[in-house]
Amino acid sequence: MSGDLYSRFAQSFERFSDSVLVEDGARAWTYGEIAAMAGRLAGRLQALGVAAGERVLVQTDKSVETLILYFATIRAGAIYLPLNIDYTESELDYFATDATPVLAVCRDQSVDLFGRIGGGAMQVTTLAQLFAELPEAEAPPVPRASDDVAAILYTSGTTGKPKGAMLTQANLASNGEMLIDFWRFTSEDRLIHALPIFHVHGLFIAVHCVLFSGASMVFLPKFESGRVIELMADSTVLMGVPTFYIRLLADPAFTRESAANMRLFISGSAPLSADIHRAFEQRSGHRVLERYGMTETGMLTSNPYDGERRAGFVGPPLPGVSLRIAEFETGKVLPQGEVGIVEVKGPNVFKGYWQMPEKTAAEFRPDGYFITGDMGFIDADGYVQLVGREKDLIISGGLNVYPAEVEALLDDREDVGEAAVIGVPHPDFGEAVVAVVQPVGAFDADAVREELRKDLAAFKVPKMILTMESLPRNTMGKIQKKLLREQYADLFAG
Ligand code: MLC
Ligand code: AMP
Repeated sequence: MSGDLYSRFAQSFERFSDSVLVEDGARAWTYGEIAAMAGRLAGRLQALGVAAGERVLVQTDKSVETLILYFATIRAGAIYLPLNIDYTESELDYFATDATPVLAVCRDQSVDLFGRIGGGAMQVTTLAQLFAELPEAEAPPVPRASDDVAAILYTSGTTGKPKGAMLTQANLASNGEMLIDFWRFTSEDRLIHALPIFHVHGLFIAVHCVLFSGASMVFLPKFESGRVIELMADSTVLMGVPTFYIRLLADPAFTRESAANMRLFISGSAPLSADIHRAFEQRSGHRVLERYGMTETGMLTSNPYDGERRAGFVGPPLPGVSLRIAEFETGKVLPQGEVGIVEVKGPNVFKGYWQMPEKTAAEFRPDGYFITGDMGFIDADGYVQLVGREKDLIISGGLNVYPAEVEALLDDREDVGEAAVIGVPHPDFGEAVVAVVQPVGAFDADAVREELRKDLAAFKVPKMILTMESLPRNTMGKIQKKLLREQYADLFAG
């Protein structure tokens, strides 16, 4: 497989030079125009001291300029580090300090904040400033080895601080190349791009499928069902999290007719319930193609394009991916049909966590398999079904929330004795974050939620905080979250 990611980009930039790559509300940009802008911006980044292997931290709104910044960073041989625009100052400070970027590109309103964080060691700029001073000349691409890091994406963990997953040039190039074949992307495709571009799903999976195949995409600032349905008339693919499909079904304008021009609806990042899968088929005549992936690994399994797309299953392993089920504690490989931890190996699997060799080692088996933390089994036809997670993780609307992070903030409060944070079923987000606390003295749940927002991105803030005189515990004194999840399973029902 080709190693250098920018060489793969350049191949498409040349071959499809006059075709449209991306449209936003304002205009359409051709492959050639985007390539030229990326070349000039790479020169601007280099003038600011961005050298090969340096990190460029990016917290900007979704825009074509942000996309060009991604291409330019890769062209300069540097490491792209995108961050959710929802993150608060304390969250951002951790990333900036840990990743030691030479440059941070942020929104106009965050310039002062970025000046305060990360020990003040990085230069801070905005997209407007970068684009206002583009050199005329395009900087030549900086060649990289296939094993060099192209991007770092932070993921949290059950315990401890977020870890920066290092994705190499070859990880990203090989996964994209395989997916365009598997999902049959061609230059005739037009993708409705409604995902954020600071995660693997919207950035690498969506953008690379379009770019590598010569297709085009329409950039929406965010998912909005009415706009997405309108666009279906002259688009062919939608990629999204299950919440997209739930919201489409909730919109009466979504019909067989409105979806008639579409060839493919792909879902991932969180479980798509078999009920939604079936309801979607009934309404639109399309079977959603569900796939499974991770930040650390890109795409791992997918239901087939031509064969049976099975509701409730994530499909067989993708070409090049080795997947097995093992016993979590011992690593013993389990026979087909048994439930265990999903372990994977392949050219898509990341290089390790940024400056955390011990944490990296702990998540790989001695024979090189990465331990995903997801529980599942393989059925007789080779399809994988995920049945839960070994990691204490809540996935809300496709975004990950680790209870430990929210619990730590609650436990630190004087009005909280102890807190348990759980995920409960939610009709829109799949799972919603809920906190159950043992209060000390007067307790105002709304005020506590408001205060949590200062330290936590909005999607991590519990949708509800409930109080209980004492939390249920087992004989070892451990809080029984399973009981709490059962007790509050219907909290958001209806
Ligand atoms: C927004 N909110 C959320 C939320 N998104 N709360 C919980 N979970 C979420 N996912 C908050 C808002 O800040 C707001 O809070 C309130 O909930 C209502 O927001 P909304 O208007 O309903 O949300 P919306 O902006 O429409 O966003 C929902 C969404 C979005 C589902 C469209 O979250 C989204 O695009 N998710 C996709 C995430 C993604 O790309 N995941 C891929 C990760 S990569 P308040 O308090 O301000 O009112 C990966 C690997 C793989 O997982 O396999 O793909
Ligand atoms: P992230 O760390 O954001 O990349 O999230 C990765 C996790 O999302 C995986 O480990 C799974 O738990 C979950 N995930 C991704 N796709 C699916 C899917 N199709 N079904 C169930 N869970 C999924």
